[in-house]
Parts: sequence; C-alpha cells; structure tokens
Amino acid sequence: MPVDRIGTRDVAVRSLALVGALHRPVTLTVTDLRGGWEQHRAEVTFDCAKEGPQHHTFEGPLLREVVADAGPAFDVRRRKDRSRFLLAVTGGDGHHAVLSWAEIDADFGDAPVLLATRMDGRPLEPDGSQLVMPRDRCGARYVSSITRVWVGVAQPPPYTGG
Ligand SMILES: Nc1nc2c(c(=O)[nH]1)N[C@H]1C(S)=C(S)[C@@H](COP(=O)(O)O)O[C@H]1N2
Ligand SMILES: [Mo]
Repeated sequence: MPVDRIGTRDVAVRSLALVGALHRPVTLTVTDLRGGWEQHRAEVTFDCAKEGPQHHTFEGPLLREVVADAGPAFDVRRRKDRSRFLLAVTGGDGHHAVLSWAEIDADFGDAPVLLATRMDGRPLEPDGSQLVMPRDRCGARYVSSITRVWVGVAQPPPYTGG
C-alpha cells in the first residue's frame, strides 16, 4: 500500500473502489473525495446496541454524486430503471451494508447519505471514508474504513405471473 505523510505521521493511504454496473469504475482516496465534490455537513446521533447513543459531526460528499460520476449503468431518464439498483458498502473488516439507489436518489427517498472525509473535524485519511446515514436511528450502516462500493441491479426470480 502506498504511504503518504499527514502531519508528521506516515500513514497508509486508504482508498475505496467503486465497482459493479458502472461505466467509469474508479478508486478514490479520502483526499480525492474531499477535492472532487462539494462537501456537506451532517450532525448525527445514532444508537449502538453495545455502546449506546453516539453523536458525531461528519463532512463529505453526497454518496449519490460520487456514484453518479462513476456512471451507473441505468438510463437516468427512466425512474423505473433507477429503482432496480442497489449499493453494497464494505468496510475494511468485511462488515457490509446494503442501500437502494432509490433511497438516495433525489426523486425517491432523497436521503443525504455522505461518504465522510472528516469526523468531528478530524481528517479520515488515516482510517478511510465512513458511510454517514443521517436518517438511520441505528449505527450499523455507518460503515467505517470503506474499501468498496458495489453498484448493481437487484435480480429477483423471473416473473411467472404469480
Ligand atoms: N467497518 C465497520 N463499520 C462499522 C461497524 C463494524 O463492525 N465495522 N459497526 C457499525 C456499528 S454497529 C456502529 S454502532 C457504528 C459505530 O461504531 P463505533 O462507535 O464502534 O465506531 O459503526 C458501524 N460501522
Ligand atoms: Mo452498533
């Protein structure tokens, strides 16, 4: 893994890969996520079964803007096409959570989900980005140290008239 210098510490550069049904799959560092898109701010409180309520302030780009720039393989003009897509977000420890594209699409759920570049003012370069789900009451989808975002179509069994 390449090494970068942040402050006075040498740290491994964490990056996340956008993969799946995309026209422009890409690998992005936290620095890329900060420089490439408008940074939004979210003050959130979520509950953890083990630790109790957690309160944090996150900054980062909207997940939908980063994924849109990777070119999801749907027809953007067709809402029914967009409504079939899913995203799976994986952390460095293998923990992963699923979202639907419609959940974050402005024409559907419009959830302001972020790929965090800062947590409580601290740059996330040393840890990797964290998924921020401001409307989630539970912390489980706040996936940290993100390594991969997969985009793809939900494929239920073929329609047989039932
Ligand atoms: N990569 C990764 N991210 C994760 C988890 C995890 O086990 N692995 N746990 C989730 C859970 S259950 C909670 S409550 C939040 C906050 O956990 P923390 O306070 O330990 O950061 O992180 C979430 N993100
Ligand atoms: Mo949790």
